Amino acid sequence: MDDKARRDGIRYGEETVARGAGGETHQIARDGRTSLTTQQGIPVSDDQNTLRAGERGPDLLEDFHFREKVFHFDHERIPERVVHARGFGAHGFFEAYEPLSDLTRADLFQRAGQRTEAFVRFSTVAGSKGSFDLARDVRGFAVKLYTREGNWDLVGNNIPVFFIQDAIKFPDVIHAAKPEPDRGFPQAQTAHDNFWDFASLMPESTHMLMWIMSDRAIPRSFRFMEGFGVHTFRFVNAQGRSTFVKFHWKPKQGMQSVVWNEAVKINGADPDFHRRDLWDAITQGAYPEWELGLQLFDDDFADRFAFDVLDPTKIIPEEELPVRRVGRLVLDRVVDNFFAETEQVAFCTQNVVPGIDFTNDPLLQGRNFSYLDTQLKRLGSPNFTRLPVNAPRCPVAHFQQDGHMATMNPSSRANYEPNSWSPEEGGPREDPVRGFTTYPSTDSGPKRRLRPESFADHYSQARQFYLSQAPVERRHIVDAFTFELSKCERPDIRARMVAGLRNVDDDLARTVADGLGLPALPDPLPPAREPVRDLAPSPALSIIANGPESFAGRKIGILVTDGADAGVLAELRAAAAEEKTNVEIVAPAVGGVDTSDGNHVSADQKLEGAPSVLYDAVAILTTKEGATQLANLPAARDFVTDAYAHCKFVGYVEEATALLAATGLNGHLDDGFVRIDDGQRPAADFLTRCRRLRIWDRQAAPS
Ligand code: HDE
Repeated sequence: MDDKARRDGIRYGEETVARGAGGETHQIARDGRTSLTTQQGIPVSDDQNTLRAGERGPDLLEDFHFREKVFHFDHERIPERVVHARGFGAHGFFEAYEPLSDLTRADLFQRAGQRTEAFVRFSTVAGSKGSFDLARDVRGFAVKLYTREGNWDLVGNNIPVFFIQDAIKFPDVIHAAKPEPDRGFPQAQTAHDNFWDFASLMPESTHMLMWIMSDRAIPRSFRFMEGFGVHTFRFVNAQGRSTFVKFHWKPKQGMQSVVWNEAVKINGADPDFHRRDLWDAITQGAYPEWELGLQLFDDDFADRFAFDVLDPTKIIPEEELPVRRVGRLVLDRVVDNFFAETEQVAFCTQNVVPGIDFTNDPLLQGRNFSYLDTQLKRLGSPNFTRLPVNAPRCPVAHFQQDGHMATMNPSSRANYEPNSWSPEEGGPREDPVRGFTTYPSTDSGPKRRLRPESFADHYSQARQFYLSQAPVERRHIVDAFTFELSKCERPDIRARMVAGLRNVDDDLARTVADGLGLPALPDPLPPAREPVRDLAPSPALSIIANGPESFAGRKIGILVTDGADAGVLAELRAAAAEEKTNVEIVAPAVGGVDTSDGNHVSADQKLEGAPSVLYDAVAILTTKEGATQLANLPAARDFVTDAYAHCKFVGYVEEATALLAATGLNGHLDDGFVRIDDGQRPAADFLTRCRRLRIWDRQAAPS
C-alpha cells in the first residue's frame, strides 16, 4: 500500500502477497520483505483498517486479524517482579582459572580455562519497572550459570549483608520500603516514614542501613560495583568433604560511585543511565569483567569467628579471611529482546548443582521457598524452565509433563518410574554417581520459633563499616541519614533512628541529630546484646580506597563551540583513546561545530540534554567569543558548576576563562582544573589525573 493510498483512507483491493506458479502462498511479499501474517500464519493483506460494513462502519466481529492483534496486545504485560522489578540483563561466560576439585565437584570448577555460559541481571530493589536507575537502593547482581550439570543461580546483591535475619520478615521490610499503601508514593526510595519506622524498630537492619546510606547504594555503573552471594554456602567435593564458602564478584574495572546530588540530577537527565551504560560498553566491545572471589573456611574457623556465619547481617572481613580469585565473569553480548530475556529470566536460589549446597542460614532457606513460587506467579506456568533464557544447556530428562504451554513432554511409552520398559521406552533413571546429594549435616533440636543468641550483636559490624570508610565517605553516610530522616513526618521516628545510631558511633548520631535539628540527643536504644565494639577497620569496605587503576571505561564530555582548537581536540581524543576512555562531543547545537581548521565536527549531544552529571570528567574547548556565549547559557554554567560541585576533573583551554568567571569559580581553580592547551603533553596529563576520579578535597570532611 503506498503513502497516497494510506492518506486517502483506502478501500483497497491490491494484493500484497506473492503467489507461486501453482497458486500457493509464499511468505515473501512482492517487495522482497517477509509477509506480515497472523499468529496462525495467515498472510495479512491490510494492517491499517478494520473490516467494516460500508465505508463508515460498523466494524465486524468477523475481523479475526484485528481480534487476534488486540487480544494479544491486551495480554502483553506479565506481573512485574515484586522486588527487583527494574533490571537489565546481559549474556556472557564464566572462565575458571584453576581446578577446584579438592573443594567442590561442581563441574564448572574442574578444569582451568573451562568456560560456562552465563546470564546476569542487575536490578534495583524497591522501584517499579519504570522507575529510574539511580535510586538510592541495593543493586541485584543475579548470575545464572548454565553448567554441564544443570543451572546454578547465584542470586546476589552489590551489598554483602541484608536487612533482616529471618525470611519471615521479608514481606515486612519490602512493604515498608515500597510506596506507602494508601497514597502509592514515594516511588523507588526509602526516604519516608514507613521505611524508617520499620528500620528503627528492627536493630538487626543497622549494618545494612550503613551500607545503603553509603555510596554503595548509588553506583556509577553496574560495571563498577562488587557483587556478593551474601549467605554462607557449602562446597562439597567428590569425597563428600564440605567447605564453607562465601561468594564475591570483584569488578576488574574498579569500584566507583556517584554523589547524591549527582544521582538526583542523573535521574532527570537520563533515567536509563545504568542500562544505557552497560549496553554501550558491551556493544562497543568494552566487555565488563568480574573475578569470582571465594572466602573458604571450615568448622573451626566458623566456631572461632566472632559472629555466626549463618547470620546474613554479618560479613567476614577480607582482612581476616582473604578472598581467593578463582575465575572471571565476562559480559560480552547484549540481549536480542528485552522481554524474552531480561524480563523472563527466572532466577531461583534453589538452583544449585552437585558440589554446591546450602547452609542453615534462615534467610537462604526462606529464599529457596520464595523464588520458585514467584516465578509461577510471574511467568504463569511451571513450564517457565523451557523458555530459552531459563533452559539448561545440558540435556534434561524427567517425567514431568503437561501444564500450560508445555513444549516438551515424554514421547515414549513410560511417564513414570520405576517402570519395566526397555531403556528406549522406559526413560531416564536416577544416577547415584552423578546425581545431586545433599550434604548430610546432622541437624536436630526442639521445634521452636526463636532467634539464636549468636545473631544478637547488631551494632559492632555496623560500626566497623562506618570506621572503615574514608572521611568523605563517612560524610556521605551522615548526609544520607540526615536527608532520608528529614523526609519522615514523625519526629519520634527520626529520634528513634538516631537513638539506634548512637550504638554505632556517637559522632555519627550527633551530626545526624544536628542536621535534623533534634531538640535533644536521644538515649541510645538498649542493645539486644552488648556489642563487641571496636573491631579492626577493614580497608576493603571503602570504595575510594579501592578505586580503578586507570580511567578506562569512563566517559568525558567535551563541550565545544565554533572555532574550538582542532589540535587540542585531536590530542584529547588521542589521549582518551589511549586510556580507553569514551568521549562525547557536547555542543550548543547537535548539528555540531566548525573547528579552528575549518572542519566540521558533529556533536553527540546538545548541551541542554547532556549535563555534566552524565560524564566522569569534562573539558571545555572554546574561543573567547564562544566562552562569552556559553557564559550566557544556564546549561553551560551548570555544566561547569555541577562538575565542580561533584568534585570532577575539568579540562579547559585559556579561552574558556570567561565561562569559568561567569560561574564564580575563578578563585577556586584547584588541582582538578587542568589546562589542556598548555604544557608538554597536556591532554595525556589531564587523562592521567582523571584516574583519581574525583577531587574529594572540595567536600570538607565531617567535623
Ligand atoms: Fe530476593 N527475591 N529475596 N534477595 N532477589 C526476588 O524473585 C526474597 C534476598 C535478589 O534479577 C524475587 O524472581 C526473599 C537477598 C535478586 O530476576 C523473590 C528474601 C538477596 C533478585 C525474592 C530475599 C536477594 C531477587 C522477586 C528474604 C541477595 C532479582 C522476583 C528471605 C543475596 C533476580 C524474583 C532477578 C528477587 C524473594 C532476600 C537478591 C520474591 C523471600 C538476601 C538479585 O522471590
